[in-house]
Amino acid sequence: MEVLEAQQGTYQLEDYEKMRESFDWEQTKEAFSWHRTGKVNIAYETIDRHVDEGRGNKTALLYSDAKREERYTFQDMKDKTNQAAHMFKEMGVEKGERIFIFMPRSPELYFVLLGAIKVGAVVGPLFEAFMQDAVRARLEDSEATTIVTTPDLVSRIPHDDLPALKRIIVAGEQDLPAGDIFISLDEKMKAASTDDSALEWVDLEDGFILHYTSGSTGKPKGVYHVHHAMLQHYQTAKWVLDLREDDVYWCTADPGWVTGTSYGIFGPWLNGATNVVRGGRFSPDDWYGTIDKYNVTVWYSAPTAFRMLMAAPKETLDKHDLSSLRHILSVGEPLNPEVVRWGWDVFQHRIHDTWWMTETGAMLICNYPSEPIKPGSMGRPIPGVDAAIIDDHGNELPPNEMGNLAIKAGWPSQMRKIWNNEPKFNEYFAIEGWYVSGDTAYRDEDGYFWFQGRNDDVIMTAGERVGPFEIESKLVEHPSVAEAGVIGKPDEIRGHIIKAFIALRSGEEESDELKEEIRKFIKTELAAHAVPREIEFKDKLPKTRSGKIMRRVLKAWELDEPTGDLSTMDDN
Ligand code: 6R9
Repeated sequence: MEVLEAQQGTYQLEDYEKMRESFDWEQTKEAFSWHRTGKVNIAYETIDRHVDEGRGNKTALLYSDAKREERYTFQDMKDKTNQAAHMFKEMGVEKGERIFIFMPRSPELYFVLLGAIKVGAVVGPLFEAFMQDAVRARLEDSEATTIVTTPDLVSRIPHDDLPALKRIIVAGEQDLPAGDIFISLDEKMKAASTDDSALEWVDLEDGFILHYTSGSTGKPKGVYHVHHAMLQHYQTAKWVLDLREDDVYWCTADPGWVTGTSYGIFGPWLNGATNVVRGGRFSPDDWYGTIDKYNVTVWYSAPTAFRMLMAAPKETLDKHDLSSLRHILSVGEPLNPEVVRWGWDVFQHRIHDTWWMTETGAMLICNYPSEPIKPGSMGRPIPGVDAAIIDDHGNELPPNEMGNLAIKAGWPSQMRKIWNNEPKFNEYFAIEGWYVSGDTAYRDEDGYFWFQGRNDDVIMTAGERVGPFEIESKLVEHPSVAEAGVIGKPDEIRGHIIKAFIALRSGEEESDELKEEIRKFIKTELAAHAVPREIEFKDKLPKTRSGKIMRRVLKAWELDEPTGDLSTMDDN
């Protein structure tokens, strides 16, 4: 068995075994000011507290894109987030209201997101690629009152038939669309005070974020997290990211996804680190350039990105000085041993895999800088958390047997509900005492977990989690499409790509133009990352007698594998 031993150094988690025996989440509470004052707000702990403790002049945010290059201290962040908080307050936003943030990465996104949390609102970050229907589904389900956006995206926000929606706040200096619902962010921010009086104290069990994520059936689910999650954001950023105050840290994930908030905002700033945010799109040159330019020390990214960097010409790598890096991590999909070997080769560092989910709020199974890595394994549970492989009845399975990856329920950052959908929430906890993740895995004799796959049909493509149902529903809205089934097809770079099987309406002709048109339809109506890279026309699709598309049969067709039990298939 291949093992990469720990590299020499001093780390925030020195002795994993010892910590697993002795650790209790009560200990983490002492790191927060509410432990002394009783006053709780995750945004306060993330930003203001550093100012109150004399770290106001430290750089909090290093932002850049093709046009902007800006630096903000914790004091600056405090002022800006206070202004955003005042803006929301003056509009009459109340505790618990849902405020959506639909913007590409920019400093304003961070001001507004944290400002909304300061007034006790629940923020709903939306990825910038979402189109009108995807935005509508999320606004509708959450009954959001407010959405903050940019001029480029504002036309994708529907405002008919959304009775709860009161305000569309638009960033940037330009004329607003006509209508009372539109408000200028710049104007309101400029006019707002920077004082502390808009900050609301909340309860540890009050919500602060609602991340919509995809399952295999039904609409996207609103995963609801509470302020208490900060314990685990803070502690895992210390143990796993190994963050210290002098680190320059770069998490490449967008805040539209959970990694971009838990570890793009809260984890690093709760620990007082400097956070790099790079706007714009991925390119190997740009990414290596970002590490070089800011002397990034800790880098958290995803397998797809590493694989794309692997495929880039060597000259791109050689152009940049990456010697500032001291710790590299990965999340979102299986990290191939080959990528870990490549990382060792080119960075002289191990890439540390981490496993968690939107629903879990923070990291649960990880590799640690002070511990050996087995390339291909996700690592071992963090101290304070128990994980196991269980069968469908909740029995723990012995080492090396594959089963459901489950976590002992009750860790600090565990989701507290699925918005408006208690039955869905309960499904995760159907086995007494356990959270069942939907992933299959096994555990080896040394306690390392090995990912095997998802046991539902959720597709992980380029690190993004896409539900086949949302795409299928959109596909059948296309006038030529009668039925559609969507699967993830294994792909060397992206992990999986989206493949759609489509049965056309009678009289429709199969053609490459039609495929292109259907792709465009998904791109403009749903989201670019939901577009099926491959489309295959079929006369009819395999369905159960109750009319459900049998995706596992489509998958078997695709992979040339046996189709398994077809007794529920409708053969008409
Ligand atoms: C944080 C995040 C969750 C799903 C999860 C699993 C897959 C995440 C992984 C991994 C293999 C890893 N996943 N980390 N698979 N190895 N280290 O990604 O959340 O978008 O909700 O996705 O991602 O299938 O169930 P989310």
